[in-house]
Amino acid sequence: MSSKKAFSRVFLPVLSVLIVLIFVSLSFAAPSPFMPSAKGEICASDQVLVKFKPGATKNDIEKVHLQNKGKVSQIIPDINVQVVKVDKNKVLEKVSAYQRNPNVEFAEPDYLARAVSIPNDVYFNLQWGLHNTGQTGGTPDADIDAPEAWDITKGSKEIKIAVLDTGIDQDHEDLVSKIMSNKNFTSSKTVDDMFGHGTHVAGIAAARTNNNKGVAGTGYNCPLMNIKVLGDDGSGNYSWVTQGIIWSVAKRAKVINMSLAGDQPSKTLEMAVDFAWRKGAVIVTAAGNEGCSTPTYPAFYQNCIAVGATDDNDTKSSFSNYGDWVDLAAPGGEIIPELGIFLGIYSTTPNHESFLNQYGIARNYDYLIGTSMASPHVAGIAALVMSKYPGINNVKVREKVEKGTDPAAGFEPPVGRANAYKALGFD
Ligand SMILES: [Ca+2]
Ligand SMILES: [Ca+2]
Ligand SMILES: [Ca+2]
Repeated sequence: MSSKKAFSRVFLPVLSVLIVLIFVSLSFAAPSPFMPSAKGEICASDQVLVKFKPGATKNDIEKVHLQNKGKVSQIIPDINVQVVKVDKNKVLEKVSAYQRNPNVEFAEPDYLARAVSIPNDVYFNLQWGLHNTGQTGGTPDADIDAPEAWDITKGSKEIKIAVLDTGIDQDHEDLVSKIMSNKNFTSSKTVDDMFGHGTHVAGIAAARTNNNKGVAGTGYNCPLMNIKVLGDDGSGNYSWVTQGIIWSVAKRAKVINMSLAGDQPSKTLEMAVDFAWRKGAVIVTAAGNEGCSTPTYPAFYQNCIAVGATDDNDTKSSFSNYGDWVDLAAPGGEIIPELGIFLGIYSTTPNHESFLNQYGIARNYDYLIGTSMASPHVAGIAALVMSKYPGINNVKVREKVEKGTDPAAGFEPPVGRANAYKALGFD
């Protein structure tokens, strides 16, 4: 027994190089611009687009419109497509009717194009957990629907996400402007991330987004608080974690992410969690990577949202813990060495030398796998919900986050996979 009651390391620092190789050979399919609107409509309800054949006379055209009770509201110049008002909710019927007329070249619904917030971050195409187009060979849309959520809110600067971890890189190009405060409760002499885990978690929660650099963060504009509670070897005392929770609350963090887990229960830790909850914080925790149902702490506590991990097919990651204490799941990747499966979550890593480099994890950006990566997706979603509904209480936020899910396979009992768009109240 070590003198420290240490948290176990909850990352899987394995074969990142292989994972990178798997990814670079895959192409990225651009998303379709035609998506359902927030209300689920895909086209205007009383309007169709009609183009007549070059030989059609004015008389022919008037006759077709008369037959279909269509009123031309506009003719689009240069391409001569007519915008035609029709009876409400008869669009498909009218499209077919126009199409049957020999003078019509084509008729189609007036589809709705939505500004889906695909950010310009250069590695966004690697972030299948946010927007899965099948780029990893998985199931398209096995993701948290981040772009759809960002159409509704890009996050408020008032909603701070506290990252209780190994520190956050102090000068990373994709994080530095997001770090609102730094606090070190460990025995390390620096608040910087010398290990490499906290920087990765922070990027998933809220890397600077749409800045033409690096990755996108789930919480988009939401700021980060760097609260170092795990030391430079990736483990930390419960007392450090507890102080980190209490300090987060004092500094008005709205969301507390803890991608860490210990195997021992603790009254101190539970009291801190309960205190943070009473003060209105949403507390998001990794369920742990043992692939079993044995509780981990603080995830097991009532007032923590315990997050398991899924892969790019919305199936439980083999390593993910499960059980009636696990509340939902989020993308965390998969690793099955004997099958050659290494599916990671791409995010920020320290731009300086860190502990994880010895496991092949690169500087600046790389893949990591684990429920540690799942948890900050949910923390980012909770921050988006709080941004969209100012003043909402944590009970409601938790309800939206936990109910706004899609089905995931392989959890017993079943849990859903987080969906940012649904959590915001749209489905
Ligand atoms: Ca999606
Ligand atoms: Ca970025
Ligand atoms: Ca640095």
